[in-house]
Amino acid sequence: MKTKTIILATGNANKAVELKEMLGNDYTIKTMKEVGIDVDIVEDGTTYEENALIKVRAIAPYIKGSNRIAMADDSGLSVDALEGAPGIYSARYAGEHVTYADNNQKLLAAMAEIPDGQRGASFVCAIALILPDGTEWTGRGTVRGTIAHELSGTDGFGYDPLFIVNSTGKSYAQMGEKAKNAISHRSRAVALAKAHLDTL
Ligand code: ITT
Repeated sequence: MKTKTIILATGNANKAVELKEMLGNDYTIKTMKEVGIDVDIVEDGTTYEENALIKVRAIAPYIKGSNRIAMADDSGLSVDALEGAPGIYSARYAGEHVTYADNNQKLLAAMAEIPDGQRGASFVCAIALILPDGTEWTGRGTVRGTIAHELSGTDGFGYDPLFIVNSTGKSYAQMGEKAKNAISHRSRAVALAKAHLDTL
């Protein structure tokens, strides 16, 4: 029986779908929107973990005393040849209010002259939790891959069509939702979060 509820401090519907898939068997998962929390969050941290904490702290006052767990995900793609860019700015790489396609085109252009062998990248996900007793926790999952020369695959979201996972040789977007969720940066961070929650 699911006895605990997790409220997700995200406005990203794609992330929410993946997190529900990963956690939904054990927890009741609701997005902040689904429980009526409408708060502007300014992500001005300098690391994935700092930004995840900023997000989760923003919703904590709304669920205080309710025995629910607050969770946030800050994630992005850190490309070796671009000194870690887009990194924590992954969502707005091509500017404010851009599409995933805009970001992918900017990344392809930035990588146009980078030869094979120097196209390594890490997909990173930091999860932050605030527990009902107010304690905070963060954990990080990382997956290594390379940046493709062109888009491939139709599943997933964001940079998935450009990120070729080292361990599978396929882009996240080619792998399909189930296979991506089995090995992704997000699922690795979630596994750490689950292990922490299991100790409580
Ligand atoms: P919230 O802050 O509301 O959660 P966001 O999309 O702004 O949503 P981030 O600041 O963490 O979230 O930015 C994450 C960006 O990194 C996301 O918009 C995608 O462009 C990219 N990203 C993260 N995880 C990804 C994944 O699994 N597949 C593809 N792209 C991903």
